[in-house]
Amino acid sequence: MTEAPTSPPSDGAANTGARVLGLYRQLLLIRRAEERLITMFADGEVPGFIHLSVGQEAVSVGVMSALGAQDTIASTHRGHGHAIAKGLPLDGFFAELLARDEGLCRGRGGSMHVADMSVGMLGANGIVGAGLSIALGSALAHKRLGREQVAVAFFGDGALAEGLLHECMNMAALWRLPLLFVCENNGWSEFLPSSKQISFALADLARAYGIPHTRIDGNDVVAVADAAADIVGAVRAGGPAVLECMTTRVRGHFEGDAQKYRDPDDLDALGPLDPIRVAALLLAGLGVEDAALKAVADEVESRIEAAVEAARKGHDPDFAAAYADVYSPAEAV
Ligand SMILES: Cc1ncc(C[n+]2csc(CCOP(=O)(O)OP(=O)(O)O)c2C)c(N)n1
Repeated sequence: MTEAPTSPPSDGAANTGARVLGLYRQLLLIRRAEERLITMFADGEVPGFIHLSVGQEAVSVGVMSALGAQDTIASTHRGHGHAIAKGLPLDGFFAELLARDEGLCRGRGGSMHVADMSVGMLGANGIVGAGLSIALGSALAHKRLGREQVAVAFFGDGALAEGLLHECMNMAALWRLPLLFVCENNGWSEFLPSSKQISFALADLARAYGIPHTRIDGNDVVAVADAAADIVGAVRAGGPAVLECMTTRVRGHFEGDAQKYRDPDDLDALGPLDPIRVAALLLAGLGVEDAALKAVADEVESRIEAAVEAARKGHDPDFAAAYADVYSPAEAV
C-alpha cells in the first residue's frame, strides 16, 4: 500500500561511516527491543495491547537525530520507536511495558502511554491525533517562554481523518509556532487502506494552511535525518512545517493481528524496503566492515537483555495508590 517514495536518493557524499553507523545503532535498538516485546507478549508477559513500529524505525531515528534533549515530542499508539530514539532509559521503558512500579509511569501507562518529561517525551497516545494537540501546546509554550525549542507531533496517515489535525495545523500556522508535523504515512489506518478513508493529499492540505511540506522516503534513515536537520532548523527559526515520511508497516495493526485483510504479495514486497537493510547496504558502500555491524548488534542485544532482566525483577504497582495523580484532593482545588 505504500506509495513509491518521491525523494531524490540521499546524498552519500555527506555521509561518513561513523554517522551512518550511529543511526544504524538506533535503528537496531528499536527493532531488537520490539522483537523482544513480540516474544514476551506472546508469552503473556506484556499486559494490554502493543502496536509495533517494525519497518518504520527510520522515521523515529532520522527525526530524533535533528533534535536536542530539550526539544519535545508527542507520539502515537505506535510510539516505541519515538520513545527509544528520544532517549528514554531502556530500563524504565521495559519496566513500564511490563507494568512494574519501576516503570517510567510507575506501570500505570504501559505501551500506549509511555512518557518521560526529562527527555522531552510528552507521551504516547491511544487516541488517534491527540498527540497533535499536546505538541501544539508544547510549541506554544516554547514560543511564549522565548525558548529556542521545537515541538514535534508524530502522527499516522489515519490521523488525517481527524478534525483535530485541521485545528492544530490552522493554529500552528496562524501563531507561527515552532511545531514540526511528522506524518508516518504507512498507507494503513487500522485494517483499512488510508486511500479508502482520506480524500486529499497531505501536501495540498499543508498548502491550504500555508505550511511548507516535504515528502521523503521514510525508510531511508539518512534521507530522513538530512531532511529533518534542514526542516528543524527552519522550524526553530520560525514557523511550522510538515514532513511526510513514506514508510511501511510490517506487523499487524496491533500485535496478534494476523493481517488477513492484506495481500500477501504486498507484505512480501516490503523486504527490500526494510530500513535496517537499506542502512546496512549504505554502510557496506561506505566501506564499513561487517564486524563493526556485528559489534553494534552485540552491544544492542546486551543492553536490551539487561533492561528486560531488570524489569522482570521489578515490583507490581501498588494498586491502592492507583488514584494518586488522577484526582486532586478536594481541599487542593
Ligand atoms: C479518535 C480515535 N478514533 C479511532 C480510534 C481507533 N483507531 C486506533 S488506531 C486507528 C488507525 C490509526 O492509523 P494511523 O493513524 O495511520 O496509524 P498507524 O496505525 O498506521 O500507525 C484507529 C482508527 C482511536 N484510537 N482514536
